[in-house]
Amino acid sequence: MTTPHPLLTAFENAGQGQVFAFFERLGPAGRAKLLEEAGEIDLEELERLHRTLGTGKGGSVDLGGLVPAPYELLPENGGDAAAWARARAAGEAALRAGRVAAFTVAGGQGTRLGYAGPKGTFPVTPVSGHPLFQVFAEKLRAAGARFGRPLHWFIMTSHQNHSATEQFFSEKGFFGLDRSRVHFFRQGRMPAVDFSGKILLEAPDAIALSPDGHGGSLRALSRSGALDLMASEGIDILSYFQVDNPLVRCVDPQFIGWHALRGSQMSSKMVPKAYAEERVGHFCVQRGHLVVVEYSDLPMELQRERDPSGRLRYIAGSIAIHLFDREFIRQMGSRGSGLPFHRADKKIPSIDAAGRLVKPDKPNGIKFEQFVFDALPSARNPVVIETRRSDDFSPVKNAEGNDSPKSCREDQLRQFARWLRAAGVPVGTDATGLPAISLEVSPLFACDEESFAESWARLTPKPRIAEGLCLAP
Ligand code: UD2
Repeated sequence: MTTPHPLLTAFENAGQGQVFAFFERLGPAGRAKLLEEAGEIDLEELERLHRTLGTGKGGSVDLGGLVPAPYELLPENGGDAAAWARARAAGEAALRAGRVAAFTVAGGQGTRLGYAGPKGTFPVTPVSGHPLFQVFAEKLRAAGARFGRPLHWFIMTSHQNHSATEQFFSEKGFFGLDRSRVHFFRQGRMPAVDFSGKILLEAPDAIALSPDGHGGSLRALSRSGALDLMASEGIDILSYFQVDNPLVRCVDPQFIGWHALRGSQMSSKMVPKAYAEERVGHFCVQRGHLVVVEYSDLPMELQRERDPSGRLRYIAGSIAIHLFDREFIRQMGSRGSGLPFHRADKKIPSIDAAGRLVKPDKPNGIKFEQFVFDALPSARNPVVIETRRSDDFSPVKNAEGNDSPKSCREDQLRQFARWLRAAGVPVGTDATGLPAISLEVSPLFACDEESFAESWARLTPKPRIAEGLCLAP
């Protein structure tokens, strides 16, 4: 008799022997695959999660002592203009010193958008249809040239989209970036469990695994060697943004300056919520710590609550743009001291005891995910700054309506029209600032009003402002 593989014994001892119920019937490839997946699972962590989160109906969120978080107002809304100017100078100095790298979380699946490829490959610009990844790549190239220090760019993928993402960059020549500065790594996975805590299988040789949430990025940055690379390159600030938002200023000197001058370990941007029910997290303070409470966790009466002036009380919406101190990531990404997990009850296709695939019509199990903003309460001197939505945020999330390709296209058009008008070029727009023509400005031509005015002034002869105008170097 041969001794069973140690993983089989470990799973059996943890009450998870069902994972290997079909093992004897699998061929060598199936066995190897299952063992590899099982090897990713931290059984102790899973047991703890089931004990703390897995019992009862969904995790209840602690709202005790919650108050709205303070933030740095933009100068135009009453903020301290001199402090913003100091921040900008400090941020530019940090960029010139090569202290900053960019980081995109691109592990999500674009299910709501109904797009099959990696979301970063989605064509997003209004005239050329350039993909999201190209927009970020060009913003980073422009910043590298402007500050005389090419930036490193870390991109977190998932198991589902890793190869397709790498292949896309290869096919597109890395959009002109130095490929030795673009680093892809996969995020971790977590097994789904049924309501009694048993790991589910999606096939006899496959565990039901899913991405561990964008919060998994902190562990993945550590594990992948990204933090060591940053340390060896003298980079101590990581600029974090989501793959779905082409308006984001990938590296923003003012934001970086606020973060650096305050000695912050993690900083965030906020926008005043557009309407009470907007689906963004809310910056709050709880027992002296900065926290983000997700829209799904903040009771609707609090989301709708107004102060005496009629303004929403919980106004500070999180748009998922953060800065991280490198060693803070190391601390939060290490085993044991990391982020909490959230529980989501889901319909998880899985096989029954006879090996038949069952597609449930109501939730049959639990997925566990980490959220990156849960690092905020542990951060020293966190700063939240206000930003203009029109300069930083218009994500592509849904196929139609809010945060759709259409709304994002229109927000890009409004931005380009605004830059033209600020440079003294007449462009006809409607009352919302939407121009009547389609036009596009490459980030390599300009990345804000100021750089647009400079590039436009240099341009001879000036192009006609007409349908399909594309401004690129
Ligand atoms: C997120 C925030 C919300 C608000 C909004 C702004 C959460 C829970 N909510 O909502 O508060 O800030 O964004 O746009 O974060 N991702 C991964 N791996 C994962 C899961 C997600 O890389 O396992 C990436 C995904 O590719 C995307 C980003 O994280 O870039 C956001 O994910 P989402 O679309 O699930 O978040 P959403 O829109 O519910």
